[in-house]
Amino acid sequence: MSRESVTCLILGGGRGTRLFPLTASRSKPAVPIAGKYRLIDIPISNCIYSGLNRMFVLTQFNSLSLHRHISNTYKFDSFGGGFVEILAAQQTMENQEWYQGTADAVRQNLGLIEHEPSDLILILSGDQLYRMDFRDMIRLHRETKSAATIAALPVDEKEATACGIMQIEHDGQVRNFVEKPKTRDALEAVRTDPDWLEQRGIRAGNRPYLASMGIYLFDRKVLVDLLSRIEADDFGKGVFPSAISDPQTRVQIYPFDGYWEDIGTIGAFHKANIDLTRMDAPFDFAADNKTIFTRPRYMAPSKIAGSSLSDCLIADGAAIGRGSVLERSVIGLRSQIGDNVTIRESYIMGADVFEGDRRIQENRREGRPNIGIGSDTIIENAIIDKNARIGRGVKILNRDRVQDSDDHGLFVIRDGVVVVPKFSVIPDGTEI
Ligand code: ADQ
Ligand code: ADP
Repeated sequence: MSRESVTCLILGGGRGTRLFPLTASRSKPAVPIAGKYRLIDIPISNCIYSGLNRMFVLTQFNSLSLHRHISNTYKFDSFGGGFVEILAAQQTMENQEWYQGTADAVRQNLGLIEHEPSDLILILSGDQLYRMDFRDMIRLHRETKSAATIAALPVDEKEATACGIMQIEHDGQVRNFVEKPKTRDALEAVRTDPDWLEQRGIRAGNRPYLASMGIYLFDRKVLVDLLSRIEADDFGKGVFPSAISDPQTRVQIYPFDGYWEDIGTIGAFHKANIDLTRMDAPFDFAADNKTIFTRPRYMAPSKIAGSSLSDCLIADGAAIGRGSVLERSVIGLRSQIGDNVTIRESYIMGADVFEGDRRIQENRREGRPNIGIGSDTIIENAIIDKNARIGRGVKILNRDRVQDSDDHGLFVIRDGVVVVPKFSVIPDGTEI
């Protein structure tokens, strides 16, 4: 398969931005994950390991951190023709509107897609944690002479209500596509015979529904034609249901049964990060020597004075004081953590800069906490975004078990997780 034969479009998030406030000042693909990566590193690494190197990232706005990350990380040699380019909604000449949905995001770039040298277009989500060799999917797509192929994962009833569910013919051709079926009847109508899955080596168990993973492979010409004809703004809600009603358009599934998580909400994002701290984590950033790529940095090793750490990921450039207890937590780049701090089930994203002695003296004079986590602080079930200044003796515990709340100024609560936005200052002794 020649490299030019596939162009990848990575969908970098809509306006509804479920990861707010992590996306308040950066676009979704730039959200830091696992202490040292960005969300965008996952799909880009999957593409590179699949031998694909023509990539566009479709995003609402081209934030400084996304641009910096991509331009400093993904450099291809000048002979291979590879690139990662950002296509921001507000920057297109024809249309000043934001992308209205997944299909609209692609449609707004149709002029560019029409002139791509590739015969196939691979559309990926920017907020999923998984590994996939897309070459297998491409092979199946070609073998079955399909117009479009959708990666499909067996899921249980609860997950099924949050996904596009497909019903298939015996040969894997999609007969019916229902976006997020909510009622019992709707679910019943799209069940897949477990034998079909078992015959393909997939243990269906209590997962009788085939969910679209939001990973689509299209013949380029079919995609251009569909998006010109069908007005829908989303693939799941409009384009697929309409496409499959045309017998000329063969839509196929590509069955997949590995680890795959949609991490597009604060709750799922927090859980995925905490799950990564386990030795037997279901996703390994270095599995099979296929390490997930990210920006190379020249940073000193982390220093730990004398603390107890269990099930933690510690990124470079961190410093942790004495007597602290860190459990099931991710400690990001350049995190500065004081003495007698307790951190449980939390993601501390770290900092963009080290504050030098002069800054630290200035902080003291002005009564401002340093960037990082002050001594004697307790943090549980939280996400502390970059460059936050958490004072001494702070308690972030969400004792009242609030699920969702916005009216606090210093922080928000989403899915029961306290999120302290980038650059926030939480004064000494604050209790949350
Ligand atoms: P959702 O995840 O609900 O369902 P959606 O919100 O449309 O779908 O997002 C899909 C991907 O596209 C995400 O990565 C999102 O960030 C990105 N995206 C959304 N709107 C965008 C926009 N306007 N511009 C750029 N990017 C945008 C979808 C499918 C389901 C399927 C699940 C699997 O609709 O059928 O089961 O994905 O997660
Ligand atoms: P990361 O190191 O987590 O990838 P960034 O890409 O945001 O973070 O920043 C990397 C580097 O860019 C930092 O080491 C810092 O030197 C510099 N930097 C970060 N934020 C700013 C800023 N607002 N202005 C100037 N330089 C910055």
